[in-house]
Amino acid sequence: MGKISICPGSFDPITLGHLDIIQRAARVFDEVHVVILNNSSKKSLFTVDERIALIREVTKHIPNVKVDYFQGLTVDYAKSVNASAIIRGLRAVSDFEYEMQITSMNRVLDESIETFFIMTKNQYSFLSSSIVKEVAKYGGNISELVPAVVAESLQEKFAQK
Ligand code: COD
Repeated sequence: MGKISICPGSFDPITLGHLDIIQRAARVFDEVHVVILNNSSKKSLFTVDERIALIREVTKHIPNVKVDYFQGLTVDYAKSVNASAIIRGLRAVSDFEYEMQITSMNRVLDESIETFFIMTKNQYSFLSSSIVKEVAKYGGNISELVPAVVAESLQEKFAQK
């Protein structure tokens, strides 16, 4: 059986920073499951279905990427698809403490699943879904930050509000 990894996150919405991590993981693993999970400390702008549709659209050129939603623990999702690895992106030192906490918790929950970090590309080191939403909300240019289809969806979202 091939090596399977998961890229868990909120993806609200997917950015070029996320996409870069997914693409790089897909070069190393036979199969990559991008999975939307609930982050209880975040309130989402896009519905789960909208987020899934956007991720599918922007990853459709990567044949070994699958997109999913799971209500529960990251490690339980990983087990359900026989994944041996969790992939997370790292942007800055400020990410480290949070990532360390999640990684340690996940290791307590299931020792057999290893977490790997992929360092962001310099041009995406400041990029987050939150920053993109903030800029889009006030009509700023986000074309360098998200795929075109995501930029359109953000514009529609904020036009409705
Ligand atoms: N460059 C590189 N990587 C990036 C960039 C960027 N510009 N932007 C984001 N990333 C990375 C993040 O570091 C992360 O690895 C991934 O992309 C997803 O990011 P987000 O912000 O969409 O997702 P998070 O951090 O909100 O996801 C948190 C989870 C939903 C995974 C977490 O809350 C979780 O595991 N929830 C399920 C419940 C659970 O299992 N809890 C126990 C463990 S805490």
